Amino acid sequence: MSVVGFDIGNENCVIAVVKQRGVDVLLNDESKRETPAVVSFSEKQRLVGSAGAASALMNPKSTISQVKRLIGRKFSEVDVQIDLKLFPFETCESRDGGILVQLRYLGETHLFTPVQILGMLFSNLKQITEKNMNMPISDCVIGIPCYFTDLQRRAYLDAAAIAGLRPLRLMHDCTATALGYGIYKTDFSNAGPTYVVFVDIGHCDTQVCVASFESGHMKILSHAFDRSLGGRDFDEVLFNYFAAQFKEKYNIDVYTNIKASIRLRASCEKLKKVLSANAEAPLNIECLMDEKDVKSYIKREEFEKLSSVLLERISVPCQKALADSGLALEHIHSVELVGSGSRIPAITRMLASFFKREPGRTINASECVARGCSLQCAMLSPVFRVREFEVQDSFPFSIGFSSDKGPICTLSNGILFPKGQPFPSVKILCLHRSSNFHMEAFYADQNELPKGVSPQVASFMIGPFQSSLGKMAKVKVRVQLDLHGVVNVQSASLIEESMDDLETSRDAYSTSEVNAKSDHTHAVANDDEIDKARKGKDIKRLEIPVNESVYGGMTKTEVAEAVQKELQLAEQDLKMERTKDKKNALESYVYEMRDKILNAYRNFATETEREHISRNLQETEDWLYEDGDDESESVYSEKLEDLKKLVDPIENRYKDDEARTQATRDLLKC
Ligand code: ATP
Ligand code: K
Ligand code: MG
Repeated sequence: MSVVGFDIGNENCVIAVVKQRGVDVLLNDESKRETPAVVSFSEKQRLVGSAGAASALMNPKSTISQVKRLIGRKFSEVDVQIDLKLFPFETCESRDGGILVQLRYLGETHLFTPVQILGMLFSNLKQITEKNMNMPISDCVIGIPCYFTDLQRRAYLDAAAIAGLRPLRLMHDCTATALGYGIYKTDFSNAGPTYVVFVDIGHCDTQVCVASFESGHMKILSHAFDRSLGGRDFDEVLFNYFAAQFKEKYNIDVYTNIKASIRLRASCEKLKKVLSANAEAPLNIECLMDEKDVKSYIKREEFEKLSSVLLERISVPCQKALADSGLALEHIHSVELVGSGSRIPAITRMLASFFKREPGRTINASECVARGCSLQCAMLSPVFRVREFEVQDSFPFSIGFSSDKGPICTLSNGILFPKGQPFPSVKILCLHRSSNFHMEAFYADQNELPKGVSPQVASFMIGPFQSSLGKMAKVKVRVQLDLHGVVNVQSASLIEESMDDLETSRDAYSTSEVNAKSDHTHAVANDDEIDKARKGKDIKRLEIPVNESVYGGMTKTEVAEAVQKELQLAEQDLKMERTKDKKNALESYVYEMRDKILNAYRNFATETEREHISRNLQETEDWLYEDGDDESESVYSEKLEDLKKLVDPIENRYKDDEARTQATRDLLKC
């Protein structure tokens, strides 16, 4: 069995696998360590990953990138609308307010949800992994941004299910990075914890976390983020700069032309990378628009001036993470900078001045998340042994619970899981109710959330149940913030004890908390046993049904349908691959036989036969380049069979002769 870690980025995906010797990053079909997070549909074919990226310019309106940005979001959110304006593909609003991507495929207009598109990326990564490992895989750990909402986390689980993957954990990106950093490090001081800040700047976002390391143990103290600040924003600065310049210099408006925008954006991204290593960089694009070639350049200094607002903004999440960790700058042992977006030299300078020390670059900036995830997968997998290392993550949002009777207060401010809560975590609520009731989970502090996120998380119907003893029954509800950071009600049960017990417990809430010590969540104490021991009485316990409903997201039926749809699409992909193979086979046969008929087979065919075959080979070749360029699998196979019927008799004569000669040789040898 393989233990796999996936990092799905807005730009790049990385796959890491733990092997006996250590962690390996897998190569895709193009022998690359990073796979573009792109799905592209041409009229006939779906192309994912590297192939998808290659077809982006040819099919701009049906090529989807940065789909991670759209997962679990509402079409009407202001931030979403800003993103959608940047994307060349068409979208519309779904009936439940979500996003639908609209594209042409196989002569029809198709609608896909972002979750389905993400499922396609997962399928592709799964395929790459299976090809590399030579075995089927399903268990994995997947990196997610720490700012993902409950809905987004559930959406990731759905997308994984669509691809036939079973995530053992969704893991915060920075936590994965910290795990990879700490697990094999042996030089932590014995004098107390070592505090490290991790800053991850990706294509679209920035995440910061503060971690505390002691030997064999890692604890995340805080997470902070800017959901909309990454390499992409620096590309946009360059894009706007050159777009304005070209308007003046060449009188072209690239904003009005999809292909020109795509090409200029891609060139700006390249230019940005050149500027990371050089003091200035040229920009040349042939025939950008209106048949005009454009030529320009920019100095790094100028680029930094244009990006000064973005650079400033990077310090905001750094400040927050530090404040929430409760540490002062002088307690920080080191700052580690990861994510390829951070390769801009001005970012390093800005962070150095903020943290008053040079950020470290010891970690592999593009692979660390996938590597950490694969290590976590190994730790969670029953069949794999890794070094004992405890990982304690912290949850970035406060979560409250209310019921029909009002807030369920366990802390003074009505919060059940406060911001910074170590998780996975289980809380047991003892409620007194006479009949079925509702519970609501909600984000308790809007200020902690990314802009535009609704405070609603999920609602749970507990019951029906009937108490046999009195009017009020004691109901014990186990609420969980699970390994993925998803809130759910694990179970509810009716606790029946003697009458006098009920008298003493008025309508109040008592909670006990069980934190899973390591990542093996299931090691929670049996609370019934505790109750029994405490009271020395017999307690009857009856399971009560729990019905969960989430605001948005997919139903089980929808996920099942999406699984079927993905299987159909994969089947169609295979068919296209087979067609290509058949076409290639026909083409090679034509070339091979043309050569043989003139050389090896020459003496085994009459002149008429030779001429007839040559003519047929030539006709097939011409056909392949014209009418037969885009034909079905069976047509190519039939053509090949037809040619073989002509050539086979000659080939057989040749083979018979070969065999005879060999037999004579063997006879002579004896
Ligand atoms: P996210 O984390 O937002 O989901 P991601 O993980 O795909 O996205 P990364 O692969 O970490 O993102 O980073 C991609 C970004 O890094 C892109 O914006 C890319 O242009 C930028 N980048 C890559 N190399 C360099 C470089 N040498 N100099 C500057 N920027 C670079
Ligand atoms: K990545
Ligand atoms: Mg990333």
